[in-house]
Order: sequence, then structure tokens, then C-alpha cells
Amino acid sequence: SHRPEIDDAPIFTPTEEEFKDPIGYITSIRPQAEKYGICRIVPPSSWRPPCSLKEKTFWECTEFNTRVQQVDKLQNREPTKKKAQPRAQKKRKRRKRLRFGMTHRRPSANTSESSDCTDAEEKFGFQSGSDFTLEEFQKYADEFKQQYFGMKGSDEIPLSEIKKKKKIWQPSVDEIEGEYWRIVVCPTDEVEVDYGADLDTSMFSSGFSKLSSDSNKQDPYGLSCWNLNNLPRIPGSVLSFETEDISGVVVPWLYVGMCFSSFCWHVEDHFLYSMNYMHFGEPKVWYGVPGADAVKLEEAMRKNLPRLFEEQPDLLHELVTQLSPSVLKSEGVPVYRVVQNPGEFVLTLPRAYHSGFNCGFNCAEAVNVAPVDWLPHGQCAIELYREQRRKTSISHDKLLLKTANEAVRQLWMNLCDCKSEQGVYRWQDTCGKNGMLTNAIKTRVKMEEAARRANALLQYKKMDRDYDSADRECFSCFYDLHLSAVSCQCSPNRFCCLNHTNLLCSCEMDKKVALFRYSIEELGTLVAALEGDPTAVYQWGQNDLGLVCPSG
Ligand code: 2HG
Repeated sequence: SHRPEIDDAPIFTPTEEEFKDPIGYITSIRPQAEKYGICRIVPPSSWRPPCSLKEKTFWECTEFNTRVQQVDKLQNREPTKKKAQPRAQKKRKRRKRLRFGMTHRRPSANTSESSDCTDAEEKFGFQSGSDFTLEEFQKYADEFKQQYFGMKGSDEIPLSEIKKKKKIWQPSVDEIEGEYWRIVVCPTDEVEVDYGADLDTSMFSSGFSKLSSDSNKQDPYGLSCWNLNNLPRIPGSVLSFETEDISGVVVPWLYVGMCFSSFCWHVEDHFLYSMNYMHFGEPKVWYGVPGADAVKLEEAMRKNLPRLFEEQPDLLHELVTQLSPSVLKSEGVPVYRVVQNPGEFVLTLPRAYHSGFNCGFNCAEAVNVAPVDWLPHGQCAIELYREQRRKTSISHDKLLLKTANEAVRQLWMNLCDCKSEQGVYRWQDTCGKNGMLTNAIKTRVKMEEAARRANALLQYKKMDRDYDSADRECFSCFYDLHLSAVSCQCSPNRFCCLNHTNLLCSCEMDKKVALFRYSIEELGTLVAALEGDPTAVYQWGQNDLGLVCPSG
């Protein structure tokens, strides 16, 4: 069998009490879960949110767009000139033809030799597929699976025969997994499936109920912290300081799958945690690699698919490439499996590569979350993005500073003996001399100090508080300019980071200005405040947060 021989990732079963606090729970399982990169979380049996997608009119009338995946080409294919379509391509054309899985048999098992596709199909990427309602997609997915395994199971039984008999042979998850990797690793046929992936829940719909103004009709799950519409911004998640509704990060995405539809090896943007919930349907098989082995996986991918990476160095960002867990394992990369069933969560940890496929018609929803221990991973991500000249999805510095400000506000309240609001996350507990938040700020301040020292010849000027309301980024490396930026008289609308002052323009240094949000001295006060120095807490509270102590 082609089923990879790998170990399972752990399963966690929180008690009702533990389940009340997702951030606390994630924090408690992290030491064990991070050794695997992914894990399965089975909610207490009483937690059964209704799925709004199943309501009749929605199920039958609302259409979503799919992408076409050539499963046999996810690992073995010829490099092409065209870039793969990025993951969140918004506008897709409607395809006229519905295709069933096995289109035609090929004489050779070596896919690299294939040249029987048309010009349009020659370029690899996930092309846009048909639009479906959930009802239509279920029918399509079920027929595909029946036909596929009917053929596999008993040597090409005609579809009419399959339809007559209610059940011929239902493959097990293990059998589907073996067949999946056979198709990916040594295909003999072309296998094409459709996947309703990355559907923006604000456009389509979330499977969870949303908070509405009509509190009478309120489903109690509307307020649940495990409702993925709420999770990213619950107290204790750094993303609670994100004000923009970033699709796929704080606004969940929905995934409507069929047998063999795949998500290829990738890490989350900014190395965030991800939480995935399956609303209904057949299992989703996941593979995960611990965050500590991310570079090992990247090296193994490059070594085993050299021609694809030669042509496209950022191939892993495109999410269109699969590599067998067995190959990864043979390269010394630890890989673990999770089989996710309806009603269960899968958590991926920072920088943990993951991939997988669906065993049949199903529907899942996913979003990101950021407990404070994510901060050093997020910092690492933006440094790599800068090197790779990759655009960011969030302003890491803005979130970091907002979190620090909230922590100082709480420390200040304590000093002034003001009772802080109940139920609010105690950011103050992440402070102190060696606290996670203190350390994250200290690392960032040290980097900032070094960068400003390297630009000592520039004149410095404090930036307007709302300088980055337009999300400024370095024109060269796209580094976020929340903390500092450089501009020049010659081109007032062009900005760069402190690393690219020389690339901004050819003007003399005295024409350029460095804008900063906080002086190094101010940042020193912030660090001292987070470490617990009361004078610094008062100073930061008064000057930067505008707090006034009631007792004077
Ligand atoms: C992700 O990894 C999603 O981005 C899973 O959580 C994707 O279910 C999928 O296809």
C-alpha cells in the first residue's frame, strides 16, 4: 500500500471546565502539541453547535466557486513558465463542463512524459472550477467517489450499476489514504477533483452563527469562544488588537471538500496558529511537521523537487505542491497524522507545516489565533518576509505595541489600585523581567536600536500618530513601517525601512528624514514599565496612554 507509515499526532479531550477558556487550553497543551506541529481537539460532548449551512434554502440555493485540482500532478509534474494561481484568487470564471474524476487512462506511469493535454491545461495551477450549491456539490462528490471506488473495487462497474445498488463497497479512511498517495506518488490515471476552498465566510457564510443585534434570537453558540468568528479576537489573542477584518486571518474561510481534494504543504501567514473545525461530512486527513523542523521540510522539498523549485523559488507559498510523508520521513523530517471527524477541531502550531486531503464530501472552517507565545514566531516570520521581499498580511509591530500598551494599562491600574474589568485577559501576567511579552518587546527594541544606529546620519522626526493609517510598507522589501520609516524631499510619497535608505533615491543623506513613532529612550521606558518599574509604568501610562490616576 502507498499509505505512509507515520505516527498519529496527539488527541486532546478538554473537560467542560477546561473548554471554557481556549487560550488557557491552548497554552496548557502547547508543550506537548508543539512536538507534533498539529493536534486534534475533541470538544466535550455537550458542545454541539448547529450548522447554519444546512438550512434548506441556503443548502439548495447559495452557490460557491470551486477550483480544479489535478491530484496526479500535485507532486509529479513538469515545471511551467506560468506562475500558479495564488491561493486566494477572488474572481473566478464559471466553467461550463462538470468533470468526473477519471478522464482517461495514460499508457505510462511516468507522469513527466505526459504531453497529451491541451495548451491551456499545460500550465500548472489550480484553475477556477464550476459554481455549485452545497446540494449540487454533495451529489457531485458522492457520484465521483462511488464511480472512482466502484471502478477500483471491482474492475469498472458501470455507473448505472453502481447507482442501482445502494452500497457496493465503502473504502475505509486507510484505503482512501493509500489510494490518495498512489495517485500523488505514482499515478497511472489523471484524477481531477473540485475543491470549494478559501471561501470568505463574510461573502459566502460561516457555518457558525454570528452575533446579531437581535439578542432574543441569539443562538448561545454565537458567543462561544470556540465559534471561529470569535476565536481570533478573544481576550488573550494578540489578534484581538487587529482592527481590520483580514480575510482568512481574523475572518474565517470555509472549505467544501470532496474525495481527494487537497491542501498542499504550507505554513500559516506570519506563522500564526490556525484552528480548523469540521462542520459535517467525511473525514479530513492531515499531516503535520513540528515548527522546529520547518527548515528541514523546506530543504527536503527542494532536494526532492529541484526542477520545480529552480523555476519557482517561492513554490511553497503557492500551496500547489504535495510531497509524500514517506519521502519526508526518509529525509529525517518528522511527520504526524491526524484524522479529523465532524465536530472536531484541529490546531496547527506556529510554523508547523501541514497538508492533507478530504475523504469525501465535507465542510470545514478555519481561522488564525495568536496566544502571546506566538510573538517570537511572528517576529521571525516578518524578518524572513523582509529577506524574501514578501508582503505582510498584518502589521506585527502595531499588534505588538498595542499588546504592550494594554499590558502597561493593566499594570498602571494595579498601581493606582483601580480594579480592572472582570473577564479581561491579564496581559500583565505576560510581563515582568522575563515575561513573554517583555521579551518580545525587548527583542524588537534591540533590533530597532541597531537599525537607527546604522542610520545615525539621518535627521530624525517624530511621525504623526496616524502615520500608518494607510498601512505603510517599505517600497523595496515591504517591511511594515509602523515603528520607523525613511522618506526624502525628492519623493514625499515614497517610504522605506531603515535597511533600505540607500535604495530610496540617490539624494544626499541630509535630504532624507527618518520618521519614528517612539524614540529609543521612550522605548526604554516601555521596556522598564513591562519589567515592572513603577516610575516607568506611571510615565508610559501618563505620556503615551493618557491615563490619569484618580488618587492623584
Ligand atoms: C489551512 O491549513 C486550513 O489553511 C486547512 O486550515 C485547509 O481544510 C483545508 O483544506
